[in-house]
Amino acid sequence: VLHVEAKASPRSAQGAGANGSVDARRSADAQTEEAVGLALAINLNVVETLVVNLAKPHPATLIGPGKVEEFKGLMAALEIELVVVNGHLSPVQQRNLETAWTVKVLDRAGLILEIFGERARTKEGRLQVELAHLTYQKSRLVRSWTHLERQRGGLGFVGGPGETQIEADRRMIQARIGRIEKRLETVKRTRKLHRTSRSKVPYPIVALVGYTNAGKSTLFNTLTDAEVDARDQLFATLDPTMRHMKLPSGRSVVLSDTVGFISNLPTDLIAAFRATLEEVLEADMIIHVRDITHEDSDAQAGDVEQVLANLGIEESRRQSVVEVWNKIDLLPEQTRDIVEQRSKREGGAVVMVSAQSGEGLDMLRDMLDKVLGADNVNLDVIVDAIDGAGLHWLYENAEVLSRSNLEDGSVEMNVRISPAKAGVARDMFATVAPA
Ligand SMILES: Nc1nc2c(ncn2[C@@H]2O[C@H](COP(=O)(O)OP(=O)(O)O)[C@@H](O)[C@H]2O)c(=O)[nH]1
Ligand SMILES: [Mg+2]
Repeated sequence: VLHVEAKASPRSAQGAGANGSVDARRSADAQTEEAVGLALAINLNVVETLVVNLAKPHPATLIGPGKVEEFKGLMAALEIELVVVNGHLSPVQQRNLETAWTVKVLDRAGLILEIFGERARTKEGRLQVELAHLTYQKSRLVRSWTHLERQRGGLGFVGGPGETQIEADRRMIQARIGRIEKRLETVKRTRKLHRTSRSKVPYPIVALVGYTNAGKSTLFNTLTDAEVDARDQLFATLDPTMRHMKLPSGRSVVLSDTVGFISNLPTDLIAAFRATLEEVLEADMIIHVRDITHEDSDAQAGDVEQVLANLGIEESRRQSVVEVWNKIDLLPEQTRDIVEQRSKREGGAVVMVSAQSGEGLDMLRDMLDKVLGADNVNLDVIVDAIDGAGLHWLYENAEVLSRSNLEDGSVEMNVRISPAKAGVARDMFATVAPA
């Protein structure tokens, strides 16, 4: 991972973060760490990180011939296969670096597109990512075209062979963009129908959201590591970012790890990013993981809340968002006391943890139990022998605590269910009054 600290670059102030110019203020370390986190998100094995301070970008290689030469030996010695340049590369720069180092080179937007591509689950998500990919390609064609034009510089020479080819490529990409946009419209219109797919998972879904490097995946692993059972296998084959977890009450939930927010997300990628967060809409509960030691922690939290609101997480469901203030192991004792005071002022929905050391995780588990089951009720119902649909409904909408077959072939079930759904259940089934 090669972070380019381009102080003079006009691009450093670009981006979609709420902070506008965060990039300029954020330390090179923080940015490098984020880039490494992104690389890890698609399971790259990061063997080296480099920071290059750049007074001005070099047109041919961005970092200049000296640096290219300097890193050449390193690339060979470490048998590096892929270099992630945390910055923006023109196609020409990308190609020149690939040739000089005989490696594959991805720039920041390219890496993010890879991540989204791997994570997009819904049809809409996949289309959004494809669209972003095409837009990215198209913008690169435009750039390389203006680049060629500049080379030809005012010779009044129109329609060289390169230009014709690029124009043709652009038209082709534009046509594909048009087709995908149409399909997206259709998918969005029928979105409600697709939603039902989540019912394949018979437990409440708890989604982890937050910025890259906040510790979502670490938390995901520590919370679910303790128990590897048959159910994990099932989910593992479905989707490695969903795993079963049991809460202290015995309630089963499915924890879902998400892509995470990325600071200064290139504008073209915002729609694709949102589409990867679609699954959050289906979650019964959201854990907002914050790196409480991060210098931009509050601004990041603001961004997350804003996006959740824009995604249409209704006000009524906002109470099922729990904030996890992570990495408390890194706080000096005094700071920790101050942070703890703050967390108390936030009210009930904040838990301080260290996903790494495990501190605070018991409190988090208890909190999940409390929020998820706060007002659930127990219900004893009789399901007719022939009522397969009814049985199915119960497994989807309630937690089945016990089940026994009665003599006439019907089934008696004790379930835990939300008050709203208990009303529906009472209409659907015969109920047994509590003894
Ligand atoms: N000190 C400390 N580091 C943590 C903690 N949780 C995560 N990390 C580190 O923070 C980095 C990002 O964690 P990761 O789980 O990949 O974050 P994600 O991008 O939100 O999934 C990794 O280097 C983790 O080892 C924590 O509680 N304490
Ligand atoms: Mg992660």
